[in-house]
Amino acid sequence: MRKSFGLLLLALLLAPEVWAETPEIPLVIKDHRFEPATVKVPANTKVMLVVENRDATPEEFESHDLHREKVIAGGKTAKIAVGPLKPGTYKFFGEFHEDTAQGAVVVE
Ligand SMILES: [Cu+2]
Repeated sequence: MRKSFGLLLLALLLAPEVWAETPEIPLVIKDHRFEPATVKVPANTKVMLVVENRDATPEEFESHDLHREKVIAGGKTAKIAVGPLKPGTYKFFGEFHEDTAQGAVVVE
């Protein structure tokens, strides 16, 4: 019984979907700024930006470089899939507070 349970666990751990899970990159919006302002992600890999808006006001995550645009209500979290990307710097900003909310995804 114990042995088959162990084998089941092993099978689950080795299941392709577990290994293929998209890495999540946390980002926080606070005082209309991104924290961190720069995130590093591996090249040629799909990643999930998990953007938590800790401000009371909505913000729009926008990136021309990444072709992404998403409004995140105050106190909410949004997931934004990006990549796979070639090495380089991909800028993003908060469209509602563009003067302060600036950031970049650095792919290397
Ligand atoms: Cu926009």
